[in-house]
Amino acid sequence: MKLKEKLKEKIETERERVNRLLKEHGDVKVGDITIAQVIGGMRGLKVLVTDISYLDPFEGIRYRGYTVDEVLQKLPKPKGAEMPYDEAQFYLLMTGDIPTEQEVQEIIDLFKEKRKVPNYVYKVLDSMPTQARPDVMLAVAVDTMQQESVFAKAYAENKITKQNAWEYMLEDVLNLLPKIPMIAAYIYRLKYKNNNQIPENPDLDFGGNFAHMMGIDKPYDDFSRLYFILLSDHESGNVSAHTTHLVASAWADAYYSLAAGINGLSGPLHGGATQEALKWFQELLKKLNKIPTKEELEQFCWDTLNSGQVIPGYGHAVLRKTDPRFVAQLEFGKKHLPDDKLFQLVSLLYEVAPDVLTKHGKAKNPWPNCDNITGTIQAHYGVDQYEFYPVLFDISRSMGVLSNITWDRALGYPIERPKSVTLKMLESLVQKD
Ligand code: AMX
Repeated sequence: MKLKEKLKEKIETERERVNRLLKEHGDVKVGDITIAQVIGGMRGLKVLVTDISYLDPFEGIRYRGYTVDEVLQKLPKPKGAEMPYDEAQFYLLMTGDIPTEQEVQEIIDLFKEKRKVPNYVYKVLDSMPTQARPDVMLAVAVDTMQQESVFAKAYAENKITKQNAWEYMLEDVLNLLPKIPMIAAYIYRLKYKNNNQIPENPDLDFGGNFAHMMGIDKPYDDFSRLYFILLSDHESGNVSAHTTHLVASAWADAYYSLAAGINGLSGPLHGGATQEALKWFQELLKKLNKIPTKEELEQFCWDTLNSGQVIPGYGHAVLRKTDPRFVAQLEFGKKHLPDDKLFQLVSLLYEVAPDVLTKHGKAKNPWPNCDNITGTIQAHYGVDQYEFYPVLFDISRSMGVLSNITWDRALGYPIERPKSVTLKMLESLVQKD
């Protein structure tokens, strides 16, 4: 496999870099820690390392050094499609290189070969309570497949060393990732389309086949490709990425680790934000029964803030400007759904909310993040079942977190174990001052 050969070469160089840093400069300080950071969710603490993506507060995300625009321009696309192959984005995240047509074709063929989901997974899903949330079902499906892990099997047979651990991890990742959109589409149709399933189309790629199995016409295939690229990675510190990395750091296999990451994504402040944003827009339309004027929209924002709630899809823990992932979706919306009322509201809010949030004075970032707009576009294509949104995010995020844990094993990163202190210890630091 060309991908594996390429990784092998790169891993050797990267191992040397890590070893040199550790051996020759291990004592160099990266930063100081304040009480505010210890109590405040470790915000801004530089304690994780990944080369797969980097989030600049003012520029937004770069995937392996490439901006959103660059990725959308440079990655190979299916014939006639507007958006690149998700398989190409996976190749980029994993190797750091923009793939050639030939390199991406290898991944497409491999993913097609690996995407068949074992029958027992469908049986488990079919037997889950009808109220089970779709992301719970996805996590259960992934955990159920843990018995397929070649990493876990090799570990049990004492075959794994620090040198070869990544090869088993890679094999699990390549077996697992192509199944995620298949399982997601199955869950969607099981829950919301009377279990009227659509078989896969062997001619279609990751995003294209997902749209096909969801039963949604073009250009939903391109929106799926776009969305899966955009949310594929956002550094290592966000909850879903960090959870996956943390669990994998104890040498759990890709199945356990990804299932944990899926659970980590579920919270309303993370994967649930898309749903909150769409709800907010729908309530606004219901209340006013028309597209509001700017003044009316401003008042609705203040009502939200004065009732102690957040404006969903605005603000970010790291970003300090408009999220380029929001902009990419806005551009898609302008082209494909300019007359959609909810989409018009999203655009109008972008003119109003930053000022309101700035005057409100709390949010460090008054600009929109990607979650403000996704629900609107999904709803336009009929995916208006809020609770399904974290699953869409999960499909995308799987690409990044699974690439990251492969590199974690390749570079020999150890089990993660930060130290806790007690409040009394923090107080005693202050008393000494
Ligand atoms: N509306 C109103 N108030 C906001 C706000 C918003 N959109 N964003 C932040 N604030 C408030 C916070 O609640 C906090 O108030 P407090 O001091 O009373 O607790 C204050 O501003 C400072 O927060 P912050 O440092 O700017 O943000 P954070 O790093 O603590 O949190 C985030 C970041 C995203 C959770 C927050 O901005 C938020 O809740 N936004 C709305 C939900 C959302 O869009 N989530 C999606 C994030 C992206 C993702 O993970 N998918």
